[in-house]
Formats: sequence, C-alpha cells, structure tokens
Amino acid sequence: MNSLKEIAERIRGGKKVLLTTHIQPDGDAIGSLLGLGLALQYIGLSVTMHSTDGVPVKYAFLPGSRKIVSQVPSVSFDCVVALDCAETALLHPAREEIRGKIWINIDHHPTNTSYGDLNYIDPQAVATGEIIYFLLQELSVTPDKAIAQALYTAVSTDSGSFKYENTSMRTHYVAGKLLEAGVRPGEISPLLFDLRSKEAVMVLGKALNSLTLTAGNKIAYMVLTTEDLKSAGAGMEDLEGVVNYAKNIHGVEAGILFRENSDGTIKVGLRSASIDVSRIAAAFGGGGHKRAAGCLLSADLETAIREIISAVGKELP
Ligand SMILES: [Mn+2]
Repeated sequence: MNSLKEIAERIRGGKKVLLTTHIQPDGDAIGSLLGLGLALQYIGLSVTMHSTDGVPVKYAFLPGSRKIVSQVPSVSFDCVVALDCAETALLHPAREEIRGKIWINIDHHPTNTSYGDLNYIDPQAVATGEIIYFLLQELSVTPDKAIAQALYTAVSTDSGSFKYENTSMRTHYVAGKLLEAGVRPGEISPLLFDLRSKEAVMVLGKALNSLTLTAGNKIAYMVLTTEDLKSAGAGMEDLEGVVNYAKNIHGVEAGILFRENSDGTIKVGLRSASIDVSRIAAAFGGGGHKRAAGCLLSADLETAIREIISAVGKELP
C-alpha cells in the first residue's frame, strides 16, 4: 500500500485529473468526489468529477454537485482517482475505456482488490470521506464549508449517523474538524436523514399495514404488492429503510420485506439483529452481509413468504 503523502504528490504532479466512483453512488461516493474535487480545484488542477449514475436527489444540495458529470470526456488524464470503489466491476465506463496515465485507488472496503497503480485502502475508516480528510492535509488544503459539508455527508451517511460499529474516535475527530470548518449538523442532518418524499411515507404506511409477526414474535415481515407500490406512486428509492421497521421491534431476530415486482418476481430484503441472514439469502441465489442481505425469487408471493419464513425459522437461536 502507498502512503497518502505519495498519493498527494502524484495527484499534484499532473494537470488533468479525473475523479470517479462506483455505480449507484451513495453519500460517501458523492461526498468524497466533491470533497477531493473542490480541494484540487482550489490548488489549480483541472479536475473532472464523474459519477455515471449522476447525483442522487438528496445530495443535490451539496455545493458543487452540479459540476459532477455523468460521462467521462474522451481525453487523456494524467491521473485517475477511483473513490470508494472496491473493484473495477463497479466502475462504469470500464477501466479500459478511460484514458489515464496512472490510476489511484482510495477506499475503505476490506474487499478492495488493489487495482490501482497506487492504492490506499483503510478498512478502519468508516468512510472513504474520512480518508479524504487526511489526504487534504497532505495536499495542504484546509477545508472550507463546501468541502466540509461534502466530507461530513460522506462520514455521517456511511456510519449511519455515527451509529454503526465501525464508528471510531477518529471518525468523531474528523467530524469535529468539519464542524470547525463550518458544518452545522442541525442544518445538514435533516437533509441527509429525515426528509423523505410523500411517496416514501405513503408506501411506508402500506408496508406497516401488512406487518405480521410469527415464530413466537421472533420474525416480523411486511409485504408490498405491485398494487401497493402503484397506488403510493413509489419507486425503488422510496423503499430505503422500510424493512428496518420490522427488524427494530423489541425481541424480533429477523425483519423481512417482500416486494412484488411487475415481472412477477419477489424481491426479499432481510435484516437481522443476531442471525446470519447472508447465508439464507445465498441459499436462494442472493447475497449480502450478515445483518443485511437480499434475494430475488421466481415464485408467487405466498410461496415466497412460506419458503423464506421457513428458512429463517431454522436459523433462529
Ligand atoms: Mn463508503
């Protein structure tokens, strides 16, 4: 692995820099892109900030977000920096289609494949944005409010508002420094965590209405039919976090959301407090993490519910 000092020198050494991130960007991807991108502009580099899937609406308030382009210009870059991207399969366009003299890979996923010419992977970092804060020190850039808001977005979203296990003293140190640089949590946090669309609230109501507890109240599940989604006017992005309402009930070991797709398949979201749901998802051709996983079933709703509940039931302590 290379040092941040080396990476800072290599970035500074070029004139034309491309910053890119993974497909379907999250708050860390956009925040890291903007935090580093604005800093490099301040020191006079020609920077292109790129996200194939654009900027999710909820991050559009971040200063500079309109400078992020969804197509890579067909020019040659002195340096390409991939941020928060564990493997090249998550890059679009493909690595071979981007002309960069050197590739720098900065990430915090433990699964990162070290595909860069220079790599900085820190799995202890709660977010790539946490690493970017220290990279800016090597670049001698003091974050202004715009940079600080971008990095705060990265750090606070990837740590689940400082709730997840990997939130460290260093995470809070960086957050504190970003507050010093002008971030006001009372101003930014509602935009990141509380505001939601009318459709999201409507569809949440439908999901809660379907809530069922089974297996001695250890499994809680909810069902959304295509009709529910249609009448709420809801899309995929409106379902974020819905399954947690089932998981977060006292005494529940597994929360499940069954969503009927228009093609007749059933998308299953699994969340757990204690059991390993990634194994259950994998048995149905899906995957994910121990506490959060998912799979897609080609079955009718009733069959999908019966099979999944039975599989989860076998894993209960
Ligand atoms: Mn991340």
